[in-house]
Amino acid sequence: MRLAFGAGIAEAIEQRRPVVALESTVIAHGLPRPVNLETARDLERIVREGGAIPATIAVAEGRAVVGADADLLRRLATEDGVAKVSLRDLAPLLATAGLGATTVAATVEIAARAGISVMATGGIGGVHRGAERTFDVSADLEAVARTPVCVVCSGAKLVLDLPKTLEALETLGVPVIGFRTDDFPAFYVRSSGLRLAHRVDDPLAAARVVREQLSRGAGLVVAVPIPDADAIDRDEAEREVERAVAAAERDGVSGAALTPYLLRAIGELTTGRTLAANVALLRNNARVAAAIAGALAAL
Ligand code: PSU
Ligand code: MN
Repeated sequence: MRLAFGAGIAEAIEQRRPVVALESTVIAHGLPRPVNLETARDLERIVREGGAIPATIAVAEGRAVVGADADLLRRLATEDGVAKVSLRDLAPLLATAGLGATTVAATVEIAARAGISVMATGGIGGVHRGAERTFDVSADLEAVARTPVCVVCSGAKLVLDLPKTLEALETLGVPVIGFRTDDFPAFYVRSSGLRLAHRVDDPLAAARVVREQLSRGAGLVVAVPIPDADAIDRDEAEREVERAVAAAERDGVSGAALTPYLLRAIGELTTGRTLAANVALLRNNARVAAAIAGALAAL
């Protein structure tokens, strides 16, 4: 796999300065235009303000891009037909020189190869509702288990089966560390009601766990609840998700298209409030990731 580094990124990694990888599927497929491009730029700015160097990951012209430049960021956010690149898609996309936005799974793979230890996103993929029938389990879970990168996120998207997702993470040996919380966050909702085995209360404590786990050649999840002011009530969110899941089944949507479909459906059902929440948690996670990367570099 050939890597293409953005300006200054390779040097920063070499000098062991704090770098935070950002995924790009959320830009191309997770958020509507024009909020997607604004948010992509915002997240990079927030990481910089947090004292770290942002590197948005993508696939373009047969290379794994580590640190998309302004033009590539714009293309990912505005072009039609940008591929959603999970692990199964990496080699085909690289071989055909297509333009692709990376999921958490593909992002951690590329970040690890580049020598980046921390990434930020909104929520990881997981076990879908009805997975006992469809077998739809995100490649994110196994990728995090076997790739030495810390994923900072607000748990898993509420559209998933969260108890099954936590069970799968446990089976795979992935530590899920609550950041100032005892509960597994549920994306727009501060708590899923599911208890976590581990918690930390500051970036330094998180960095100590990250260092131990990465030295095993494996990854972990640092789970950060959405800020209180932007959170959505659990019962209300659950009702919307159930309606969106039913709509997806009616429309026959499955596979890689399911997550983007559900997120869009919920956004429509809640008239943009979930969009504001999604952006708020992404920004907060970028801030926490920068702090953890900083603490890690200082250890
Ligand atoms: N969270 C969002 N929007 C998204 C995703 C997460 O708010 O678009 C993306 C992430 O890139 C995650 C992917 O890795 O969805 C999981 O997709 P799948 O279930 O097909 O593996
Ligand atoms: Mn899937």
